[in-house]
Amino acid sequence: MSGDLADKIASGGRITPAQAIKLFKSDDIFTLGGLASLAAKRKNGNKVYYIRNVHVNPTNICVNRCRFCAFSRSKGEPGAYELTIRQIISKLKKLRFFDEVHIVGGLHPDWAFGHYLDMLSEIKRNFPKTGIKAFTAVEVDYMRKKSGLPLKEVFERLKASGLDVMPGGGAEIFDPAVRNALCPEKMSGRDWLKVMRTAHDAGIRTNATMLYGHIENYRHRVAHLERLRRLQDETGGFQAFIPLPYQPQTEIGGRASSGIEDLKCIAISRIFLDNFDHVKAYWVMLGEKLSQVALRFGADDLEGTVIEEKIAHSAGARTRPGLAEEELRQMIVKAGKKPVRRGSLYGRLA
Ligand code: V47
Ligand code: SF4
Repeated sequence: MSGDLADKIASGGRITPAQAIKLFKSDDIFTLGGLASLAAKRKNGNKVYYIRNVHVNPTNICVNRCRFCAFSRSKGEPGAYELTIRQIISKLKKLRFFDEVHIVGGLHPDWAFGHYLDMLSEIKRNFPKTGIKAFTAVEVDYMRKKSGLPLKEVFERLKASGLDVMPGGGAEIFDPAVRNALCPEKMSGRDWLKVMRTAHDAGIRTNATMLYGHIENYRHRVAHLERLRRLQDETGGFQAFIPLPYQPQTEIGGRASSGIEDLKCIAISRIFLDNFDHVKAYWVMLGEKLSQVALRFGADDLEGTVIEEKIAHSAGARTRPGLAEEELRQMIVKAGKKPVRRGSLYGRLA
């Protein structure tokens, strides 16, 4: 890495897309990790966040059938399932000690907008102190289509029913050609960004993701990051960025990304997205050990206890379905960082 570029990053300067591509091409992983750590320290000091949360996937029935998704099924296909709201509530009642419910699922052909609203309000009624992080931009856009309501109103109703924050899924890769090869039925990248902009305007904070390690190249990754950085400059509504390493037991197959590639993705996104407060190392997809190392490469968040994960595990992720709070804390402490139990909006919980 050139001294000029390293100096620019070390002093907190904003790097260009061309410089980010250079970083991806560089094998100077230690310098990269050091610079990303500096960037993380500027944002969050020595703190690493985690949350006591539960992942709930209400249905795997999905009209999109993205080619990289081994979780989804068509209606009537073996393995297809849908949980009733009652089943979700009774599942949650069996699990104690969570501060957030994370809800993401397929686009069910028969569910009306009201069903999603009832799901939120029933969860809020039963667990009033629990944060609800629910529905990707893809699901929200599907609700807009089904309801015929303007997006703004869709968000107002979701919020009134208990939605606190939105997860960052469905972003995949914005580049139209790559996106079309991966998930031809899915909303465009441009529309994904539009939904997020409307969420931010409605006062709903969201995350953003990038699915990498399939057929994309460095240029596609950096263009994706650039569009996120631009929107964040305008709205400031993103909380965390989460690079998602592609899990390859799917229709399109291929290989899992290498550990070095995973660390580069964490570090370069930390450096490039200078207007995002948090970069998450999602241990479910990265693996527990590499996620811990990622805490020295710019990540400041480990997502959470999760408890039961289906999307990554359907596509071959070998991690456990969930981690105990104490395990997360130990991962953080042994990486030389300070664990902070957070709420859905990054407030510190005792
Ligand atoms: O949108 C699907 C991805 C996402 C595969 O915001 C795959 O806090 C890898 O977005 N390999 C859902 N990824 C998960 C997600 C998420 C997870 C944890 C925290 C947050 C957050 C968000 O999973 C989907 C899609 O991009 N996905 N299949 C696969 N084979
Ligand atoms: Fe459906 Fe989401 Fe899977 Fe695509 S990634 S098939 S939208 S559940």
